[in-house]
Amino acid sequence: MEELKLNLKSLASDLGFADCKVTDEISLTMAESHFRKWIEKKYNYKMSFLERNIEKYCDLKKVLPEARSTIDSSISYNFKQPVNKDLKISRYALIKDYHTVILEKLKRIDNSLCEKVENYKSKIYVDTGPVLEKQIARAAGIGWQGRNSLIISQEYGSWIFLGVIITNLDLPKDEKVEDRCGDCRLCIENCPTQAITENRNIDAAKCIAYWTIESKEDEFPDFIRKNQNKWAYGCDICQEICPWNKNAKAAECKDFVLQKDISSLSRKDIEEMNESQFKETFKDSPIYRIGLKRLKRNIEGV
Ligand code: B12
Ligand code: SF4
Ligand code: SF4
Repeated sequence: MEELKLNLKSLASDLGFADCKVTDEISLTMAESHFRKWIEKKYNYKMSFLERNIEKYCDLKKVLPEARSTIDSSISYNFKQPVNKDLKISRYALIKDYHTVILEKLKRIDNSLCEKVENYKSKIYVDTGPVLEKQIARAAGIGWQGRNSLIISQEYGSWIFLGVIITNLDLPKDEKVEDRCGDCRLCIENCPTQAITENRNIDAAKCIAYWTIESKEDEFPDFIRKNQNKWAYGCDICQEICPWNKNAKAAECKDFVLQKDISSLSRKDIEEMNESQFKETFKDSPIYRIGLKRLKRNIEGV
């Protein structure tokens, strides 16, 4: 199993992953009580998909009954991007939709394991199902969970996406890493809408990223509009302020590069955009998922 793990780590590195680690924490029982409290407090706001499968979220055996270990991979999206003063788009959306890019890479790893191991069983997730990806990453030692609620790697900061393969393999596990937030509270102090709670959680109803990415409502509450700080899609404030992101290693994976540069789009460009231009501009970006109507809603009066 040690050799199999070395092989898969080396394949992950060849595929451009920053890190690939293993945990055998299949039942996330510690996280379950915190997750339930988060739902009870309605911090998920209208993201009802998070309420429907609490048992699955906290016990990977409900997702894959044969589960013995989880292979957790992270990939950096710390690309140098020009700063747009007119409207802001979060970094993760200026590149190709990570779901597609990472899923393809994880399938390559999964196929290679399937070829090597008899009766291999697995499930792959990249933000695509009932899995607490940050908790698995924390257990595997990809990073610690910062006060801004995100997983931070000492090397790559929080500019990383996560993806998991749950398997029936008994792979040797990696060590967790220690919390390195120390006394810092910069993310909490700089969140313009006080969306970060004391328990390293986010109150989605107060989060600009929630409103601009997830919300299907036509109107935003006044306190979001007033504090939106020109964010047209997503929000990176609690990451930009984080000291661990200042010297984070740059991303190298070329598969994220979009054919079209969307970082310089102006307010006018979006206001005047029609459906076919929207499709052409955003077809490979995560922004495509929200559609033109919601993108225009996001920038109303901002
Ligand atoms: C729902 C969701 C959102 C929501 C809610 C965010 C949130 N923090 O929960 C919204 C829409 C606001 C959002 C925004 C963003 N998201 Co999002 N999102 C998710 C999603 C689908 C689920 C997250 C979740 O489970 N939340 C529920 C909370 C309760 O879970 P939790 O944070 O793990 O909380 C646990 C801890 O607090 C823990 N806990 C607390 N105290 C203690 C004590 C002990 C002892 C223990 C053991 C545990 C514990 O228990 C809780 C329950 O498990 C994940 C993908 C996935 N399936 O995991 C992506 C994900 C978290 N998002 C991601 C990204 C990139 C973003 C944005 C940066 C995008 C942007 N630029 O706008 C922002 C960041 C906002 C922020 N600061 O979090 C990445 C984060 C990568 C990383 N480095 O961590 C993920 C992992 C997607 C991916 N595959 O890469 N997101
Ligand atoms: S993404 Fe923006 S609004 Fe949400 S918690 Fe971070 S700083 Fe606050
Ligand atoms: S800004 Fe400070 S408290 Fe927040 S996640 Fe980064 S190191 Fe932790």
